[in-house]
Amino acid sequence: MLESKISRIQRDIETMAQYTATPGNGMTRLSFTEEDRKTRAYICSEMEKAGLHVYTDAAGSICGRRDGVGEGVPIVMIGSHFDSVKNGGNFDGPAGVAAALEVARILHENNISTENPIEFVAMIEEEGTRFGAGLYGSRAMAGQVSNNEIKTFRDANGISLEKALQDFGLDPLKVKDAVRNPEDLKAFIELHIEQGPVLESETLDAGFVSTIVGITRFDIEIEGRADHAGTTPMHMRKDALLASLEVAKTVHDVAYAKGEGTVGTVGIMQIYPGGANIVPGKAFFTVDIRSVEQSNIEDIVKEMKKTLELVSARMGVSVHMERKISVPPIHLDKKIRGIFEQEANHRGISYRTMVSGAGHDAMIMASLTRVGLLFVPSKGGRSHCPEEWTDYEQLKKGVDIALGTILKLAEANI
Ligand code: HGY
Ligand code: MN
Ligand code: MN
Repeated sequence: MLESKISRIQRDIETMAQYTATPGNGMTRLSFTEEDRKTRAYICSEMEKAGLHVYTDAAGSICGRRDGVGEGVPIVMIGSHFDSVKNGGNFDGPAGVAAALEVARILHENNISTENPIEFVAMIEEEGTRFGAGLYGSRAMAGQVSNNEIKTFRDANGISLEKALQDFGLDPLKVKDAVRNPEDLKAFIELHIEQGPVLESETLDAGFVSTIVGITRFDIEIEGRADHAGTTPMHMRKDALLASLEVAKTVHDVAYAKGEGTVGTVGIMQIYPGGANIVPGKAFFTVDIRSVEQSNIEDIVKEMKKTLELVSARMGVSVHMERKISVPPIHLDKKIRGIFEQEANHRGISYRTMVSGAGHDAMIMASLTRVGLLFVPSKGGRSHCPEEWTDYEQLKKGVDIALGTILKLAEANI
């Protein structure tokens, strides 16, 4: 029975872990930066060594193609992302990229031929850390990246996605060429770290995802009035921070009351001009709402908008909100999950079915083809922090399941 080599998986993770903008303080690898470029070079060279035809798609994701023997048959795809959050960990995304690289190596060195061609992909801007939306590489494949996003979404330095693409040597006008035809795809599978405590707490090796939560994300700006903190009476203030905190409290309270794994988070809060003796004149913050029930998300958005209207009227502040992304809950392919289970049983790997509270490129690829998402355990359930860790023995088990699943999916009669 074919299986992955732990030393190569570890080398992949440790090599990619070097390319961070915050060495010693976790992984910060933003899209279309020097850290991206160095990681890209490593991934491409490993893909070439595995005998793949390597290309960068029009949106900037890396694709390595391995031809099959069948004529005009659809592609089986495996991959994940290689960008990161700020000060994150070394496994969120790269675990799935390493899985793809290792599967490619094994097929190559064992000279395995498959009916279907296989594409090994490393997607970019999944986190949205630089441009705010996220799931960009997969959304480009699904034709869900608009010209407006390319032109108007900007990073913290005001650089537009359009400019960043140009500076990186990509043509923003060509991003639409990254679109895939659903007929050309047979399946997409992604290995990812769980980023939560379930598998570790139940001492299980793997999780096979049934549903990925829906995600709706906003950027909100509240404009009040900067004033002297000492001489401006409380009833005369247009305190942008105070207004923002009321909105954040609504998001928290309504999400909390919903239960069912529903969550609401204000992850970024910036106030301007930002002085101990200045009433905040302006506040910028993000709102991230998730649930397995779309109606829960919609209820939270409705209550949030009500609070925004109330504070605007009561405090005389102005509000600007921009929805960055909205993806409904996605139920993944039962047949692929069944193949995961067969492979796990065959290899004596313990597993369970579970929901994903994190978003993944898999949720977008589900609009194009059948999708499977498999998790490996996260130590202490931690992720999006430097402490993020998965034991290599556990990661190897996930890669072995992915290997067996790819071989099955790339057979003619599946
Ligand atoms: O935000 C998420 O759930 C993922 O890490 N992009
Ligand atoms: Mn992440
Ligand atoms: Mn991820």
